[in-house]
Amino acid sequence: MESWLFKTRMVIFIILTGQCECSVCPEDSLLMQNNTKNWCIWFVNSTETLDSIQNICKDQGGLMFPIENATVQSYLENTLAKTLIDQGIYQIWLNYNVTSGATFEGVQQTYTNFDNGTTGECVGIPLAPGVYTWRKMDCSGASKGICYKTLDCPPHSMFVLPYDICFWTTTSRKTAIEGYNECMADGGGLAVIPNGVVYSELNTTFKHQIVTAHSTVGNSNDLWVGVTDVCTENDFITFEGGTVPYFPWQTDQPNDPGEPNPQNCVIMRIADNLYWHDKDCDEQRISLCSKSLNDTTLPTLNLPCLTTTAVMPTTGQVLCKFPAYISPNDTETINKMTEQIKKEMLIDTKNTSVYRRSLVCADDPRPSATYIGVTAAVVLTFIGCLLIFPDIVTIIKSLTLKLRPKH
Ligand SMILES: [Ca+2]
Ligand SMILES: [Ca+2]
Repeated sequence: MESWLFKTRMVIFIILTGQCECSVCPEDSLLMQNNTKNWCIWFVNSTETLDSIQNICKDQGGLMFPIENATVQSYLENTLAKTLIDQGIYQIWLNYNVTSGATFEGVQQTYTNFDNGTTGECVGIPLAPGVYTWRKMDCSGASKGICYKTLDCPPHSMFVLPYDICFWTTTSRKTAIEGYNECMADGGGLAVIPNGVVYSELNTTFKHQIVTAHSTVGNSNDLWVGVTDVCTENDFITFEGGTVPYFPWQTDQPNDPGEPNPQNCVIMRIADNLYWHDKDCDEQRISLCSKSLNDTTLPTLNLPCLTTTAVMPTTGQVLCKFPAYISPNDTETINKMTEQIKKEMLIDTKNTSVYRRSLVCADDPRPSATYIGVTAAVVLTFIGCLLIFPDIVTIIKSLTLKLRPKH
């Protein structure tokens, strides 16, 4: 009933707006994840030529499914095949061009798994249980297909596909703003939970993953999420400056005690079924990050009470402690700060010890210096005396004549 209502709402939305309120991945897509990627995959359950399957995948925002290595082949055999057969899909086209040895998008591939003795330019895979080798086929033949789409979230992210969102955890304990930077470095922000369904998924399907991530990095019981009232007490907003769509507060929270340790950031507490508490932003813990799959732009830290709008540091480098966060693009503030620092670091040359020493004789405690000094003084005095001796004689004579009684 709910699904029927949802579809009706979608149709009305499309008729009224001419737009599709579609999810990034078609409904009922599956997730395929490994150490390097996240794909959503879906089936084309109609018998088509290879060209036609390619076009259907493209129309739905994806590409035809390739098998690039033995791991993906194994995933097909052990996970996908049963689901495909259950849906009546017994043969699929494969995204592999026999002539070029590459996918139809031109990605070269060394892995193949051909059945000997078959001929043709295109490749299909029959899905009889236990037989999953590749079969060269005439491209004009007919098979069903699988499409895929790459989801740009870190490996092993937690996806709630119907709501176009993925979550992941950071791997070291940091302050809230440092956690935000770490999330941004991976293309997301501190987590925003869009609704109760997604919260409930985190607390059930992904609870184990969250607990495991937390238990590997120490004793904090909590993870930062992307909500703060640092600008106005009790007015909680996202770190991007937006409205918070859903608040799973723990009973009696938030309970900010005020200065000297205000609680202006928010955590989800594992021991409280991931319910939220407000906490001091400067405490250190791991973070829960999230990313909306619909967003093609990177999230931006944008709290109105900060003097600048911060832009993602591509290195994930922490620039400043929260909340005095300076954007690397804010040249005006950076220049002001540089001037201030310069002023503080500039030294008045007349106050330097070098200058002061230049004004006085240097003290030299060595005995040789003393002897040389004394000798020089004696010699200079002697020379001085030689120079003025004739004058002294003349003066004495002159005085003697003047003082002699006159007759
Ligand atoms: Ca507060
Ligand atoms: Ca609290």
